Amino acid sequence: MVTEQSFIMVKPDGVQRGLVGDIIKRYEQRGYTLKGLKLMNVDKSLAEKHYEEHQGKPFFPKLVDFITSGPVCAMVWEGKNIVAAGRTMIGATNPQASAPGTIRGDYGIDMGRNIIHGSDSVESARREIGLWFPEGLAEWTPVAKPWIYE
Ligand code: YYY
Ligand code: MG
Repeated sequence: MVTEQSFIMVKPDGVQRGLVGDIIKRYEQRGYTLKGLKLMNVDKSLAEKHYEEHQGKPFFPKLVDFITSGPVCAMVWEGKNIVAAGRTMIGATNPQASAPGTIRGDYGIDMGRNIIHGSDSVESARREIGLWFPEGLAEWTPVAKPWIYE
């Protein structure tokens, strides 16, 4: 089995609106493994590095202001196909285009308040995990694994 890891972050709007528990519950109950978790304030330099692919775009300054406006809940989740499946659970970038049942489709309206970030490829996940969790991740083997994977 190819096990992937994804960087998933509840943005300041999701933290302020009390959605952290629901979001963790969705990934946990689906069967993914929590490998890292912290609530933290984000400085400008980390926000700019995280979103470096968007530097120069019109929404970039607003995005950096938003991500640094309050604590975020940074997480690493692990499991089979977590990068793509994690994005499917999140929904489209614009919450108004996100299907009901997705996180953005259930809780969001505006693009600049879309609640959650999820890595868009295995390569970005590797980069983002290194950036947000330089201290490393927890090592453990969940006992439920044989009841999740065949
Ligand atoms: O990966 P994802 O978060 O779905 O979207 P990205 O295209 O990477 O954009 C990052 C972030 O920037 C997005 O979650 C909201 C914001 N944003 C925006 O405010 N306006 C846009 N036109 C595009 C993106
Ligand atoms: Mg993105």
